[in-house]
Amino acid sequence: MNRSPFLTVIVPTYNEKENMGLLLPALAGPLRQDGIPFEVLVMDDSSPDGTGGEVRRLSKDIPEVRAIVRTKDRGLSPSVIDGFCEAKGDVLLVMDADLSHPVEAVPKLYRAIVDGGSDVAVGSRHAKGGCIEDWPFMRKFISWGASLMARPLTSCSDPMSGFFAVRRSVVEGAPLRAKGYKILLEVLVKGNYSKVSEVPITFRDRAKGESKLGSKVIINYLQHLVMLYLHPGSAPPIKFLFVGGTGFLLDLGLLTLLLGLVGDSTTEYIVFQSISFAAAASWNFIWNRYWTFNASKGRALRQYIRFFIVAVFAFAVRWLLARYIGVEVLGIDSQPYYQIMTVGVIVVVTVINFLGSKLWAFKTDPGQPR
Ligand SMILES: Nc1nc2c(ncn2[C@@H]2O[C@H](COP(=O)(O)OP(=O)(O)OP(=O)(O)O)[C@@H](O)[C@H]2O)c(=O)[nH]1
Ligand SMILES: [Mg+2]
Repeated sequence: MNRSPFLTVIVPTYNEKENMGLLLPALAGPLRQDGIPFEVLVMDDSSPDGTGGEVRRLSKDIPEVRAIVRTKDRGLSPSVIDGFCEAKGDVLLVMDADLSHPVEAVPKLYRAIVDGGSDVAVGSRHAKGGCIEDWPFMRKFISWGASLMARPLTSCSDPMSGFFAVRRSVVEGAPLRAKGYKILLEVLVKGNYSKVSEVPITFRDRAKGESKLGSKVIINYLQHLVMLYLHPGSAPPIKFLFVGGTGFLLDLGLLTLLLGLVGDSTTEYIVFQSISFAAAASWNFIWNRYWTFNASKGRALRQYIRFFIVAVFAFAVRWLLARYIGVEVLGIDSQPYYQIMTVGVIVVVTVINFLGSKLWAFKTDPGQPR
C-alpha cells in the first residue's frame, strides 16, 4: 500500500506561549486519527515569553512537534520561508498559532491537495460558507480594503489568509522574498502552480495573547504590494494596458516626427504609419514578453511573429469598425458620437490584443512554470 504524502504544518510564533498547550494537542489528535503522517514545525523568533521552551515541553507528549528557535531576521514571512526549507513534507501547511484558524480544516486543506489535485489550497474567510467572527467593523474594513488592492494579482477570494497548504513543488525554487507580512500573496504571485482551491473557514479573533497588527504592518503591506505588482508576470491586464499606453505614445510621437521632418503626402503617410506601428509593436512585444507575461522561456521568434499577427489583426478590426462600419455605413461622424464610438472600438481592440497575446502569442507550454 502506498504511504500517504507527508504533511508539514508550519506555525510561526512570537509570544504565543499560552496558545501552544491548546493548539498543538488539538492539531495532533485529528491528524493521527485520520492517519495523516505529519510533523509540526513551530518557527519561533526567540519569543521573550518562552514559547520555544513551552513547545519543547509539549513535544515530550507530542513527538511530531519540533520548536525551531530563530535568532536572526525576525518576522512572520522569514520564519515561514525558513519553515519551507526545514520541512520534510510533501504538503506544506501554514497556520497561525493563536487558534484563529480552525484546526478541523487542516485535514481538509491537506485532502484538497492530495485527493483534489490542487497545488494550493487556501483556508478562505470569504469563500461561500466562510466568515470572520468577533472582528470589529474597522478591522473588517481594513481587511476588505487590503484584499481589494490585491485582487488584480490573484483570483483567490482571500489572498490575505495566513492559513493555506501547498504542494512542495509550488515553493521549491520560487523566488520568495521574506519582506512582506502576507506570505500567501507572495506564494500566489511567485509560486509554481496551476490549480488553486479554497476551503471555507470560520476565522475567530485570537483568544489569548497580543495582536501584532499595527501601522508598521500596514506600511509593510503597501510596500509589499508595490513589489508584487512590479514582479514580472503578475497582474497581466494592468501591465498590458500600461505597456499599450506607452506603445501608443511611441507610435504617435514617431509618426508626428517623421511627418514633420519629411512630409505628409498620402504615400509618405502610409509608409510612416507602418514604420511607427512596427516600432510600437516591437516595443510592446519586448515589455510584454519579459514583464507582462514573464514569457522569456518561450521561443522569441515564434512569439514575435504571433504577437505581430495579433497586432495587425487588431489594427484591421479597428479600421473596419471605426472607419468602414462607423463612418461609411452608419454615418457616425459628429461629436460626441464619433468619440463614443472611438472609445468603444479601442476597448474591443484592446481586448482582442490582450486575449491574442495571452492565449496565443505568449501561451506557456503545459507544465512550464509560470
Ligand atoms: N516567527 C514569527 N511569528 C510571528 C511574528 N509576528 C507574528 N507572528 C505569528 O504569526 C501569526 C499571525 O500573527 P498575528 O499577531 O496573529 O496577526 P493577525 O492574525 O493579523 O492579528 P491578531 O490575531 O489580531 O494578532 C501568529 O502565530 C503570530 O505569533 C514574528 O515576528 N515572527
Ligand atoms: Mg491572529
